[in-house]
Amino acid sequence: MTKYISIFFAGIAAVFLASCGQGDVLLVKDVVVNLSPVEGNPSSGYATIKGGPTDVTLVSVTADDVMRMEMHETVEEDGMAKMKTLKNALIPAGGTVKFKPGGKHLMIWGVGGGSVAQGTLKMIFIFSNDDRIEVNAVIRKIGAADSPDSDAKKTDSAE
Ligand SMILES: [Cu+2]
Repeated sequence: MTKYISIFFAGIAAVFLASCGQGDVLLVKDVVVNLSPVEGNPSSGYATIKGGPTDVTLVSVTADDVMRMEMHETVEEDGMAKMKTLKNALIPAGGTVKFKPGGKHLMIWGVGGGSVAQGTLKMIFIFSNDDRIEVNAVIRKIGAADSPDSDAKKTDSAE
């Protein structure tokens, strides 16, 4: 259900932007937050960004209901994978830039309990051409689906 809502909002953003350009439309889709299973550890965020009619730069991603969010990039240095803060990301005209595991990604600290409960986090992607694209990222609780052992230990009664 929440996935459909998220796609719906991304669709609206695309329609608004389409009215002032033609052909390629700058849009943000498939935005997910992999919620850290460890309290205090950052969660990670991923997205697919499609370039519009001209080159733009993604300058910031913000969300009201988080403590902090940063753009990062995982790069290889001397055979070691390291994370670096990413100041901005070029989104070439008509191109596709993916924020994905092992590459560009979002690091998110302190996702609000309300967003976690509803399963979506409202985010705004801000670009150098002043486009602000609002999306509802789907929050995924990693480990919840593939660790039946820890699920079995979970008790519903207050003990
Ligand atoms: Cu990172």
